[in-house]
Amino acid sequence: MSDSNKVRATDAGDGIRLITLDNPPVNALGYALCAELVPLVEAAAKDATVNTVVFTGANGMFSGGADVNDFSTPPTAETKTVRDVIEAMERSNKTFVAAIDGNALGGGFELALACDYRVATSKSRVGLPEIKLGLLPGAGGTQRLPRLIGANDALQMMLKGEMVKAPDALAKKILDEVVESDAVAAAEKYAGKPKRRISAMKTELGVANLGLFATPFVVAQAHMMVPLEENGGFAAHKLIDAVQAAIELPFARGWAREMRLFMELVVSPQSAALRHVFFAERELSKVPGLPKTEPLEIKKAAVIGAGTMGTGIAIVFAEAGIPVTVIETKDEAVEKSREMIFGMFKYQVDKGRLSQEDAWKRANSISFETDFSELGDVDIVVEAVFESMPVKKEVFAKLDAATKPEAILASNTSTLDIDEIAAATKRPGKVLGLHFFAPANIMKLLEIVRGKETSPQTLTTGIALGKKLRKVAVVSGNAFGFIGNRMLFEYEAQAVQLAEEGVSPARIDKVMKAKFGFAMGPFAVADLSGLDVYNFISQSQHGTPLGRIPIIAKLVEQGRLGQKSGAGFFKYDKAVGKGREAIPDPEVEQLIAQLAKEAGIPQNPNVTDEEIIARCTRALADSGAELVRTGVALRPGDIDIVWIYGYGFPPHHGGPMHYAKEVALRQAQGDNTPKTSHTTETKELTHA
Ligand code: T1G
Repeated sequence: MSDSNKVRATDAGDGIRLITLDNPPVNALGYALCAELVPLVEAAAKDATVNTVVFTGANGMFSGGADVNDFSTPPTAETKTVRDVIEAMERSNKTFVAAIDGNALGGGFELALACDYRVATSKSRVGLPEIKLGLLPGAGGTQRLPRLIGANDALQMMLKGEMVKAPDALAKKILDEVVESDAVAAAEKYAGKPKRRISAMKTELGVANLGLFATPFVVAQAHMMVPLEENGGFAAHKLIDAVQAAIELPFARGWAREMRLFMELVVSPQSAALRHVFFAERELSKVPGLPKTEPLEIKKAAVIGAGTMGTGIAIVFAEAGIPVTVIETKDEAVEKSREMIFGMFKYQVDKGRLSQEDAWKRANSISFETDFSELGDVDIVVEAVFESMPVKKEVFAKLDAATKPEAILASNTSTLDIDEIAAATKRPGKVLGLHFFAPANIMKLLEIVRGKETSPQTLTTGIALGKKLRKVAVVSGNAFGFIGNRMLFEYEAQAVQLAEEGVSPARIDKVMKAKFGFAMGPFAVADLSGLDVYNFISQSQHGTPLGRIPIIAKLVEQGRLGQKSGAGFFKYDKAVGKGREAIPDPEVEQLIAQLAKEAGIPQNPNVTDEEIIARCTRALADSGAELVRTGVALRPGDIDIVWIYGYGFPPHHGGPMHYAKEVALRQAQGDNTPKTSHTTETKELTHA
């Protein structure tokens, strides 16, 4: 039968036509593949010797969905997409069966939903993750899944964009059968079975029947549950509209309505931003010029220091199945660390995320010792002691003597010079920074800091370890503050400048959080990190931007260290939000005003919200651009990932560098209305 480089059709006997998707790495259903697939489906439909078509995928995957790269080029009338494949299936009276072995996601899962039967191996997963790309399933998923499992469950699954394991999908009646192996053989047993089109079914609401008010109530509830359109909820609201069509309209009209809603989303800035994030994250491990080398195998690890960070890092290793020894001399620190470990694993068991046995195994893979002599067989050590160069150099000299020559020695320092630390050892090629973000066992971001002597194998091992630890690992050059904190200082400095011009910290935080979408405002972040930390850094590193913030030194002098001391830029009251809620403090505002007056800073309290956003985001973009220019960051996309995963930058804006580019583009197109929202005119769809 037909053979091409992306899909092939073979005859399996007994009237079965087997169509195999073979487009590595994820059998993406790109325009080119769909152009080959449509004629294959039509040929099978016309072939009187065929009664059943079985779809399957090569490369250990059914399909990762449509090719996300395609969305930057709008389809033409000739373009063939997954929708065209599915329409060809709908026109045929043959029986279609999906044989899933691996992931069936997005358009791949929608292809399976257009089949009459679905069989999968137990390791497979299905899902419609389009929402994570600022899209909605655009090949019938919003119309078929509600008909298959009810509107409510379908909407939840699509809003979360979650992957559902095969056994759970079977329980939800998404799959007809789960087998241990050979999905194709199992699928072939459905040959000749009667057609069972989901498009011919009716959508049940799937909630307690509220009678006449059911649909409007369910839909209204859903719209209230998701973020505002301008705060990253654009796709979610359109998805709800699509599911409403699945409830209220005949399939053909719902199918057309879905397409219109998809087309609104695919051209939206929010989707462009999220698709940028998708690819930027997959670029991280590609280090230009890094010679290909095998990473060192990490079978055993050690952490120096059982403080909050050290304990969190030990938990990360344990969760990745790597036994870890924690070196700590203070008994009370060991006790506190053990409590934190026990508490964390118990929480996972209580949440049903871990079995009691697994939790026990992992907690016990963390051991405590007081002496470096116990480190003779570890493959990597992560130092997490006090942020002081003399202390770190002493630790690294001891590690150099106590560990095997091939062991990698990493520092968790957040700002200190990796080259200076490496110079304290005879193995600078084995030294790098592994900067975890607090809390280390929760935050996904990891900065891998390469010193000038860090060897290719050491860096390659760091990148591989980041993946194994399930971190989003970004390679950084060895410069003050690396990537994230370097930019944070500029961002904070800009926020304080606005405060010195008479804009209250509370308003600045509100604009950057509620209007722009940050997880926290700049002043709340400073209070959380600790103003003493900022002050220590600004005093110890000459010429850092923090030197420009006298208010921080003043607040520290007054003992206002931030959340941990009950007062910083804001006040904190244990009775309010468990002492974590920022309460505006007129005393601080007066102090800022007084310092600004003494410095002769012109007041500009009526600056617009848009100007606040522009100045704060520009401070980030300018400092990010400098990091790329000087080679500290490899790519602007890397910086975007750092800020989304490490500092709560809103993903629907794509990160500081993507956002700045988008703003510049808009301004170049003469659109100077500073927009924080991305809603296009939501044209009322008069007809589907
Ligand atoms: N399109 C294009 N490239 C893709 C891709 C996709 N859908 N999925 C993966 N890649 C590339 C990825 O960039 C990387 O490239 C390589 O494959 C390996 O990816 C019409 C509109 C499938 C679970 O959102 O979740 O269908 O770096 O490192 O860890 O309604 O990839 O090697 O050059 O992630 O094994 C919906 C996205 C699309 C799924 C595999 N589908 N992909 O994970 O490999 S829109 C998705 C994933 C759509 C329809 C709608 C994961 C994976 P490179 P990887 P992995």
